[in-house]
Amino acid sequence: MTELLEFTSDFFSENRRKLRQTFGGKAPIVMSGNGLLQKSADANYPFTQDSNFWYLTGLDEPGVVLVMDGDEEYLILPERNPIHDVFHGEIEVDRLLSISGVDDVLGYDEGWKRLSKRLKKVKHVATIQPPKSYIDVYNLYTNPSKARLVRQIKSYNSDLTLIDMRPFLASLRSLKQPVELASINRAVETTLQLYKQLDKLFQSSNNEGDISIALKLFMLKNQQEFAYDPVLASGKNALVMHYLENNSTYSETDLLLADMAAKCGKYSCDVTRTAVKQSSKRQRQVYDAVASLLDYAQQAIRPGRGLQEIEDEVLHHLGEKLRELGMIKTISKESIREHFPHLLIHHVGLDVHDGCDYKADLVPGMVLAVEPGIYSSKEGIGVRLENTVLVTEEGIDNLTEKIALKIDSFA
Ligand SMILES: [Mn+2]
Repeated sequence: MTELLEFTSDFFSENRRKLRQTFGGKAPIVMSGNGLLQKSADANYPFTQDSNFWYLTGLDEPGVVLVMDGDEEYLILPERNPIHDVFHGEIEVDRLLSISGVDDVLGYDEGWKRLSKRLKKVKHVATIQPPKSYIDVYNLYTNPSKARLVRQIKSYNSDLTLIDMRPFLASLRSLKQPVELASINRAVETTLQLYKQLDKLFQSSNNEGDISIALKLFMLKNQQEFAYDPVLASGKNALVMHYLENNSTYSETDLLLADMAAKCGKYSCDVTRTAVKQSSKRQRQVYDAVASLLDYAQQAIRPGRGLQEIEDEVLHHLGEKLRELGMIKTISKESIREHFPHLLIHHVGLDVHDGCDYKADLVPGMVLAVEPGIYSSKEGIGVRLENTVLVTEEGIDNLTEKIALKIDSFA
C-alpha cells in the first residue's frame, strides 16, 4: 500500500456538506459504494471502491449505502450472514464511524426500515445512476451496486423520480483541496523516479516486456502503485491507444511511447513520454510538432476558459501542424481525428480520467492532464506527450515539469 496522506473524517464530512449545499434540493441523497465482484466460483476480484463514495465517506468497505437526508446522515450495512463474516471478518462499525464522520451506522434490516418509511413519503431521490455509456462505448460492465440500489429504492415507491448526483460530484471533485494536491504531488515525485528507471532500462534493453517487468519490480520494492496499467508501446504499437501487451522487441530507431504514472493513496497523475535512441529527421519533425502543441495547449489553459473552447483551438493548430508535416491536405475535423483520435485534456484525481463538464469554466485548483499526440498509421509512427498541470490564477503550474521532455531520453 502506498502511504495515504492525512485524510481525516473532516475531509469527508466537509465533502458531504458541500454536496448537500451545491445540490440544494430537499430530496434524500442515497448512494451506494461498489459491491464485491465475482472472479470465478467463490473467488472475488480485489475490491476497488467507487470514487464518489470514497470521496464522501473514506470507506473501502463493499456494499455500504450512505443516506443524507436533511441534517440526518447514516450508513446502512450490507446484508450479511455469519458464514460470510467467518471468511471475510466482521465489519468494524466503530471504524466506519471514525473514518467517515457519519453519525450513525445501521444494520441492513434496521437501516432499510428507516429509509423505506421516508421513501414512501417523498417524490424525488438523489442518487448516482449507473452510467449506460460504459457498456455501449467501452464494452465495460459497471459494478451492479448502483442498479441494485435503484431497484431497491423503487421497490418502496415506484413513482419516485431519481435525480442524478453525478454532475454535482464531478464539479466538487474537480476542485482539488490541499490534501488532495499533496497526494497528487507525491504521485508525481514517484512518477519522476519511475521515468528515471525507465530511461536506464530503455538505454540498455530492446524489449518492452523486460522494461515492464523491471518497472513493476521497482514499484513493488518501493511499495508504490501504478495509477493505471502502463503502456510501453514501441514503433507502430503506439498506434493502439491502450496497448497493454508490452511484449515487443524494438530497435535503436524505433520510438518507444511510455504512458505510465504512479498514484499516491487514491490519487493519480497522468504522464506520457516518447523517445528513441537514434532519431530520424522525420521522427524529430513529428516529435517537435507534438512538443510545440503541448506548449501551445498549456498556454491556452487559464481560468475562465472552457475545455471545449481550448480543445477546438488546439485542434485547429494541430491541423496546421499535420498539413505542414504533409500528413493531411485539408484541415477538417475528420482529417485531424484520423491522426488524433482521443481527447486533448481531461481532469485527473481520484480517477485517472475524472468526470467533468467539458463546457464548464476552468477555475484555479483544477488538475488536468494535457496530452497532444500525432499518429500516422501510414508511416507507422505515434508520438504522444502528456503533462499533469494545476490550473492557477495566472494560467497553469506544470506539476510534471521535472520529467524530461527529450526525444532521445526519458530522464
Ligand atoms: Mn491521460
